Amino acid sequence: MADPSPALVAAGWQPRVGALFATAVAAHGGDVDRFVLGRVAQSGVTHAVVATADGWCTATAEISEDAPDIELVPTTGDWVVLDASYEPPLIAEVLPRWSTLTRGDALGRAEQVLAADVDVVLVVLGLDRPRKAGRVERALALAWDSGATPVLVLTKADLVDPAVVEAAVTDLGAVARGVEVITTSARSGAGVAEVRATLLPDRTAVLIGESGSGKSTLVNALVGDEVQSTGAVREGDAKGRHTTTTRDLVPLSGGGVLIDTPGIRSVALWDASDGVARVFDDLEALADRCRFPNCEHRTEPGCAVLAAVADGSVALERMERWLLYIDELDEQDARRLVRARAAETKAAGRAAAKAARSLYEDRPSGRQKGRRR
Ligand SMILES: Nc1nc2c(ncn2[C@@H]2O[C@H](COP(=O)(O)OP(=O)(O)OP(=O)(O)O)[C@@H](O)[C@H]2O)c(=O)[nH]1
Ligand SMILES: [Mg+2]
Ligand SMILES: [Zn+2]
Repeated sequence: MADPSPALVAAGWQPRVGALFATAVAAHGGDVDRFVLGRVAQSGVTHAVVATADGWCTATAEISEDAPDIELVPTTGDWVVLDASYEPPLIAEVLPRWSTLTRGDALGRAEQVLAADVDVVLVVLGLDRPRKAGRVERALALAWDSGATPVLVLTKADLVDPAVVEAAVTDLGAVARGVEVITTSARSGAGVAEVRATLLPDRTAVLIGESGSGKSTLVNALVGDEVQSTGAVREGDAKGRHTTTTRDLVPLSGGGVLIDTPGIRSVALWDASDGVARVFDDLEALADRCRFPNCEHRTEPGCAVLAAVADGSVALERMERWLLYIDELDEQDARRLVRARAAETKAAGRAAAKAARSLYEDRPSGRQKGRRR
């Protein structure tokens, strides 16, 4: 691909995007006038706002009525191929993702994509709220599992005592092993340059965290302008009011892109065993030394994990949370398997019914979709 346009560079273009796009256009017959590269800046159910070389436009997203394949549903951050022969342009293809940040829905029963093609996940935590190690672990597990690198951002340092900041950094440092922790204050500007440095030269970061944690305020501090609305938290419990409602791509002048997201209430893990293993890499390493290879670290003799808890080198609660996440993911796997089997049985039933019908009916099979090509 020729040099990318400044507008695409501003949207976070990277060399690998050029390569993916070239491959996709070739697969579509190589019509370079018809197929245009873009990045989803805001995603809706049937349409998306897409950043292109010629500016931002609204494009149609055609989503299969039968089984919306999560890989194919354009989400904020996705690089896409637009078919410009349609008016408005149609998203013909979502380019293969290098990272997908997903979580389980509130019930932990379905996958929800939060952002795609991000390099950094800024896990934002307000220092004005009680610290919950479990929340941080879950967010970090999702982040690692996405393929991006997490950074923990503790906001609102100006609202609490320096001693509280220090305690938070120590406590959460033990939870966020191997993760950069940055303390910020939008009021004083402290830490903003450090966050900025994680985005250069052309990386995309998504901000995730509870409502009111200060995601949009941090976006504004990084942009140096009020591009995102922010909302005061409730007095008393400092809970947010869900000010941000869409996932928005925000380019930064000088390189780097942010994706601001609505506050999330629950952080359900989804197929994130690699992420959990990464967050608990110390416990995973201990588990390799247990006497029994299938040790579940509950009552077994010769358990290296329980030994580490007994000698105080691993906190009991941390180990308990680790086992809880493993159970949660195992249960999810079991449910998925049951559903997959049920879907197979149903599909086999449909195929059999169709075959039976076609013995009597003389008509072409396959539905025509009302669309060109
Ligand atoms: N004092 C102080 N207040 C902050 C800081 N960061 C954010 N706030 C305030 O916290 C409140 C919530 O901030 P938002 O940026 O709207 O929070 P959010 O995470 O985007 O919330 P949602 O969009 O609801 O998910 C606002 O009143 C901000 O002014 C900070 O560093 N210091
Ligand atoms: Mg917000
Ligand atoms: Zn063990």
